[in-house]
Amino acid sequence: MPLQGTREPLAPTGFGGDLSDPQRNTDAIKALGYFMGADLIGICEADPWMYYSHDEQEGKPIAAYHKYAVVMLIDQGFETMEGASGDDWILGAQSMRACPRGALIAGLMAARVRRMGWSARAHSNAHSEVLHIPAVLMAGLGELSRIGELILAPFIGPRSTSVLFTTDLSLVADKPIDFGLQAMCNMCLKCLKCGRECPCNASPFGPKVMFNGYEIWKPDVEKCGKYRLTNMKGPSCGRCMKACPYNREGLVKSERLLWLSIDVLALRRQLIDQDDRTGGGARNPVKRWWLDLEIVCGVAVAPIAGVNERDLDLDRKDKLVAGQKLAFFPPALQPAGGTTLQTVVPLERQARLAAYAAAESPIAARRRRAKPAASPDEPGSSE
Ligand code: B12
Ligand code: SF4
Ligand code: SF4
Repeated sequence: MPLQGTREPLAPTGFGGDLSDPQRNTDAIKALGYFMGADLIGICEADPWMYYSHDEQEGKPIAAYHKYAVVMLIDQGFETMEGASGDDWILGAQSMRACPRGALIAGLMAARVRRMGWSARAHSNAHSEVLHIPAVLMAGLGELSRIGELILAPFIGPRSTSVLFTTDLSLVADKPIDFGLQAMCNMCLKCLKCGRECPCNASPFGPKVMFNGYEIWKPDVEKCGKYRLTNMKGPSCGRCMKACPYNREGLVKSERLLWLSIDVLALRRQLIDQDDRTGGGARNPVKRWWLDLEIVCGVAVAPIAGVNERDLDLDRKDKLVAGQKLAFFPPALQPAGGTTLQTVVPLERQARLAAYAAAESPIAARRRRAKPAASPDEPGSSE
């Protein structure tokens, strides 16, 4: 069966009217997305490097097929966030409520665009041929955070699930934004709360590093993945999201500080301090409305291993900053393209620890790129 994204556009149904004006198309698409319940929408060019190189089911190469990505963030909401520790049982419902909502919105919007005669394909959590992080970033929905592989949005913080659809319909791309987040997560302001509260020490305390040609606070995804998969006191983990000061419900004071922290650089430190002082990121028992239950042999029982009952660990940072060992997985150490979900790949942690330790700093990378390339005849040139 041909892929939705690669088949010929259907004949226009006549619903679309004139679709030659990219700005008008963009306004209409965004209006439709907001009407359907997306919380933030941006558009970027779906550059070929954003597509996965191979499909995970059959290992077949993927050739980039659409020019634009309509990128949406779905707020996971405070209803599950406030009373939770971030790695207790409600977490499953937290993201698994947002993922299908996003998939429905992107799926219906892509179907609508196809009915108007243009090729379009939704990329949700169930299946995606596009990497979401660079698309969310380039669509201007947020900044890369210290959490690492998470784009934090100014209005809904880290509390989001992303979804997108790619299309050939002519659109106008947005631009990446800077609302001061990187300064907040940066070493000089030392927020570090996501790292401090991570149960397995996977979120980086150190500076950004170069990874596959871009700069990022790279988390140890092996530690994070193992913790999430083997957590017996919850279905997974999202505690870094829960801990972040940008994830606070409408207390007038927090909201004001949040806005001020965007406008006034000097106030960012205050946002961090006030968040710890007021117990930001701890569980709010008043907001805990669910029962923690596990199904054992078809019967719902109190969870056998228990529940992660965590609050803030204010001293933990000092214990962890010095000795944090992280591994990372640059493409050279990732499985070769063509492997599938069924392929078993040994992890070789030592090589990955060494790769992180040897990572180039963004400053060194910038200096290296600024240097004029040595001519081939010059002594010391390598080629
Ligand atoms: C697999 C996966 C994970 C795995 C492993 C990731 C890995 N690197 O191997 C693990 C378990 C670690 C994980 C954890 C989490 N994840 Co995750 N994850 C994914 C998933 C499904 C696929 C990513 C992937 O293929 N990675 C494998 C390769 C490509 O990794 P990589 O080369 O190291 O590249 C990573 C980054 O460097 C970045 N990236 C790639 N290219 C480029 C280029 C540029 C320029 C930049 C800046 C970044 C960038 O994207 C990759 C993300 O893993 C995506 C959805 C998607 N389709 O993108 C969600 C996704 C990235 N995860 C997400 C989230 C929220 C989380 C968690 C908070 C858990 C949670 N409760 O949901 C944690 C955060 C951990 C952390 N500290 O960052 C969200 C982020 C949403 C957002 N607003 O940004 C996504 C988009 C899911 C979604 N639809 O909402 N995740
Ligand atoms: S999802 Fe949990 S384990 Fe992974 S980095 Fe965040 S806090 Fe740590
Ligand atoms: S917890 Fe602090 S350091 Fe981590 S992402 Fe949020 S603001 Fe940045």
